[in-house]
Amino acid sequence: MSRYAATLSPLLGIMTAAARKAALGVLRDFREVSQLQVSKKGPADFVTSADKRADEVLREELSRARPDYGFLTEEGETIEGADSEHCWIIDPIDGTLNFLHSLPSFAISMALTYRGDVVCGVTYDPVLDEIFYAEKGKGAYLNDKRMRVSARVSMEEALIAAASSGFARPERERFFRETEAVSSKAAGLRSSGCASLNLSYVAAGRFDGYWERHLQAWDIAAGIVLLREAGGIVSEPNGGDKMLESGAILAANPRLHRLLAEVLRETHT
Ligand code: 2AM
Ligand code: CA
Repeated sequence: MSRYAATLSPLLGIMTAAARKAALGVLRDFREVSQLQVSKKGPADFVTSADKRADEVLREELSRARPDYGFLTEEGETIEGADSEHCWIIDPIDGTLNFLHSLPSFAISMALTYRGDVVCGVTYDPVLDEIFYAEKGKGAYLNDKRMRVSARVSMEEALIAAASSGFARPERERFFRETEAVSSKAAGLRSSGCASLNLSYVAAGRFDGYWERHLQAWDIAAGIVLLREAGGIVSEPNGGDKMLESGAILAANPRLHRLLAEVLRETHT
């Protein structure tokens, strides 16, 4: 039986195949990282090269299939393609800090934009072998099953994914204020420590909402189309739609999106 939905489009076929190919090396490197925790030098340099290796595999696979498309990736330089309307946005290992500490919560994440709009997204967790994928207008899937955002409608029962790197970022006071406000109302706060997985989990109905600021386009691009196609709402926390530019995101099922936006807004008054 196919591991995918019956009608995997050519573009998603290319992206999911590239993700699986890169994952072979990433998983091998992940096993190596756990050996390096006890070494004096630590695994930092090794992880940097693991990231680069995965980036190369993804670029190679994607550019072979679509030679004219441009690239925006975390590891390599930005490339303007001959086709200036299409651009791949890639994070070869999202959740690098988890990876570095041998925590099995990281993903290979990639998206395709057309005239700046995200049209395809794939986030692959190679440890659990969970692949989240969506194409604009064609629904969102987890492995071979259609996925939907949760139906929870109250903050009291909501499990919310929070930013996990707020301490190292600018505006940490706002981070603490927002986290305090949301945690006092929600059933619980969690974070996978991996933005692309947090978004995928909202799309799959595991988390009911997620907000974070100071991210990069490659952390969230795939999640934007996954969320929309799973029936969720994704915006900036203030309701704007420039998530790729600002790196600030609020993603949730439609009802929780309204409630979370309200809680966040109240912390600013
Ligand atoms: P990364 O692992 O590829 O760096 C952690 O909260 C999430 O935020 C991860 O997905 C991480 O991606 C992302 N992130 C983006 N910018 C970051 C930064 N400057 N510091 C830490 N995490 C960052
Ligand atoms: Ca990332």
